[in-house]
Amino acid sequence: MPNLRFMTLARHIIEGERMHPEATGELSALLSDLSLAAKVISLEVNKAGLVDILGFTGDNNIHGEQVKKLDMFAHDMMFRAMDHGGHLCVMGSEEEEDIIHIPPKFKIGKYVLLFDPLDGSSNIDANISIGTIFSIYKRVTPEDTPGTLEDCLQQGLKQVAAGYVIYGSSTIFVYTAGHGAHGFTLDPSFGEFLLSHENIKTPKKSKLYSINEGNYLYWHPGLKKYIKYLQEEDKATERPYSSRYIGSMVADIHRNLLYGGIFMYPADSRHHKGKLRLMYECNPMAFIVEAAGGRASDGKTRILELQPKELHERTPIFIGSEEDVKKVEEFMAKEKSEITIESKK
Ligand code: AFP
Repeated sequence: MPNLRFMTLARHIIEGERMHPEATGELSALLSDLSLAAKVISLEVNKAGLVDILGFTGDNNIHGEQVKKLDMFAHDMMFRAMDHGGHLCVMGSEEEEDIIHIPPKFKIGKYVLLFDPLDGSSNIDANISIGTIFSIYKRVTPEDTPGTLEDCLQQGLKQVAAGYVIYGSSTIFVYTAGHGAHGFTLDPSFGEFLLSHENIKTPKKSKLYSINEGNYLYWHPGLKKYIKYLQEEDKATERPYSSRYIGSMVADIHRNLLYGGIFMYPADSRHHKGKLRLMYECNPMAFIVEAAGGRASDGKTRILELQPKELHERTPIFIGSEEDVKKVEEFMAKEKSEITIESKK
């Protein structure tokens, strides 16, 4: 085993590829291009407090949310880093309503890339960690033709690789190509991602939960009972749990992945499909968390088995330490009643 300090992301990707003699090197090239985009976005995020880049553009994205300049910068950077390599046939971005075609002047490849260029961007002004999330699939339509929506709407279990980049106290690139989840910290002095978290194993059970408790009134009764259960005292099961919620999915899931924890963004009586997007947030995160030994479901069904119908569809999600996710599923299964709004006293 080489000295970990000198295991760069590029080398790790190439060594991973050697485990697959049939590999053409295209996936490795894609991951390398993604790491370049991550470095440029990281630089810009770090400069955000210094240059006049903060603030709203005044435009809304397709979800009706106000878009900040950095979201658009990250979206453009991802597109420009990935459009010309000849490995992709189509892309999809959380910031763009339709699928994104590869410009006709470039070669068309066999992979599909879906990404959320800057998740948690409402936190930028407060210097809170934010992230880029990506997901890679093999195309299902015939080669050498432009990719289609059908290539994008695949079940999460068909992902060949997924990852996220967290821009925090340091920039960390976490990815899985199906064999474990690995994290690389950007060394700003020479601009390389170096292996810092080899083969991450998330604890099977945790003492930590992450959910927006401001939505309590609107939750499923089983979820209400589960959260109360976590708050009760019981030494044998290490309760009460601690609550940690940043409101930036990449940051919340990264912390829970390392220390153990359950992150939840449920459906509620106001939002029947929750808030988070299946293709851009939930599938890639589920793929990584499962690669680290965790679990992810919508409360009943494994996230990776959900059949997507729309590019921007949302899903409830319960993700993290396996035993904790199973426990919330049990609580919700016990309560047959549908989500109802509690009457005001
Ligand atoms: P923004 O990108 O608008 O900041 O949303 C972030 C996010 O999609 C995800 O990263 C958070 O976990 C979640 O929304 C927070 O949502 P609430 O503010 O409703 O808790």
